[in-house]
Amino acid sequence: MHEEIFEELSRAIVAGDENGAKNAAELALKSDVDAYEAIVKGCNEGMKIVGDKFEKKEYFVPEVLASADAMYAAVNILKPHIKVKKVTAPTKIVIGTVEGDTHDIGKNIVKLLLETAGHEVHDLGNNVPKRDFIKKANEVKADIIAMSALLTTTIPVMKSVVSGLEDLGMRDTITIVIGGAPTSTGYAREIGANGWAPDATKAVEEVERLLKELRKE
Ligand code: B1M
Repeated sequence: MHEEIFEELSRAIVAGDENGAKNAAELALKSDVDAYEAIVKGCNEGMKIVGDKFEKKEYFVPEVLASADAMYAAVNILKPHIKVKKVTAPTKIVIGTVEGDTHDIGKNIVKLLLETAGHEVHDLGNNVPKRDFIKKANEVKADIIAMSALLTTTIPVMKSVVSGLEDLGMRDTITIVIGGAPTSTGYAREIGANGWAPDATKAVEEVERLLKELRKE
């Protein structure tokens, strides 16, 4: 039954069917489906299929944007029902999509799941310049900077944030996690970031792993 609801959620998102996505989200709640699981297995999976269809030229920009609207409609219904993990001292994370890049659908899912894991997330949005990441990290005394990029042309901004922190003598106090399709664990190593994740659930796991390392647990 739960699998069918995830599939219906994904189907409605792929079809850009906002009402269908809302109905599936409501059905998920009525059927006691875990809201977090519905976002990961329904919404995220649906958007992945949309991305693949765009690659295959089966979908164009209007279809992709209709799917994104359907996804956000479902997420808005599910979000208030997510069980947020209670933590005594939340990790402070500054997140954003790097300068020159306006892709923020994946970043928004990563942000949502990090919040669900109990972290305090400061979202700078998209098209975020190096100086804004550093300024915000300073202001909130961030533990982690999390950067997203979907364009091969914008990933160098990630490197510039790492260098910027080094120049200011802040590099050792801030952990850097990156993600987004053109990035990889190799790229993270190359630019001196601490961690990398291929998707939103793995991003939460990567943050937990790095925090354990920091606390030397
Ligand atoms: Co654009 N776009 N786009 N686009 N777009 C891609 C990325 C592209 C691969 C499509 C293609 O041409 N084949 C290509 C990039 C090629 C490249 O550089 N390698 C591309 C391009 C070229 C462009 C434009 C230049 C114009 C164009 O289409 N020719 C232009 C650039 C605008 C700009 O940013 N300056 C552009 C514009 C747009 C839209 C505005 C139409 C729209 C964005 C809307 C928005 O985000 N608000 C859009 C979209 C939607 C896509 C595709 C189709 C889908 C991206 C998406 O939302 N996926 C994409 C093709 C594709 O991905 N197959 C494409 C769903 C989302 C859930 O997945 O974003 O991958 P994703 O996020 C995942 C993981 O990557 C990961 O977790 C997320 C959730 O699981 N992740 C992280 C992401 N950030 C993370 C951070 C982490 C950890 C994990 O830690 C911090």
